[in-house]
Amino acid sequence: MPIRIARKAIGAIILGIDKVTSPRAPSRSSQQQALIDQKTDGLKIYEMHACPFCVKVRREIKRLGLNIARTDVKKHADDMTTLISEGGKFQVPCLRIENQQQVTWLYESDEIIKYFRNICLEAN
Ligand SMILES: N[C@@H](CCC(=O)N[C@@H](CS)C(=O)NCC(=O)O)C(=O)O
Repeated sequence: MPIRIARKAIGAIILGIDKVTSPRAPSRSSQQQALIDQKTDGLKIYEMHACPFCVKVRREIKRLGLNIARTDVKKHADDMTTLISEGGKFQVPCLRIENQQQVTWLYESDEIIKYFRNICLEAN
């Protein structure tokens, strides 16, 4: 299947570029990091390793120095099922946000990145 092979090749190239240009985490006080960790505690990214939109989100997570739980839905069929049944569709990346027992699912890499940036702004 040529499309499958092309996708795999593009994925490998993106992962390679990501590896050599990986962003650096910011340096912050342990107190500030603890505050941010508290704010990101109920978050989990549903992703696939070689998905370019997931790479974009992972890079931002690293650039912002966030500790976010992640699951690769290709490797974890149960998480794939949860994503589809609770989130509403199969699309990655998707951010599961659990806040005081309320769960919401945020699709779209740009929206997820905005959400992360706001957390950091609020913690400053
Ligand atoms: N606009 C979305 C695009 C996300 C997207 O297309 N993800 C692909 C994987 S790279 C996907 O989940 N496709 C669903 C499918 O293959 O059915 C974003 O920026 O997050």
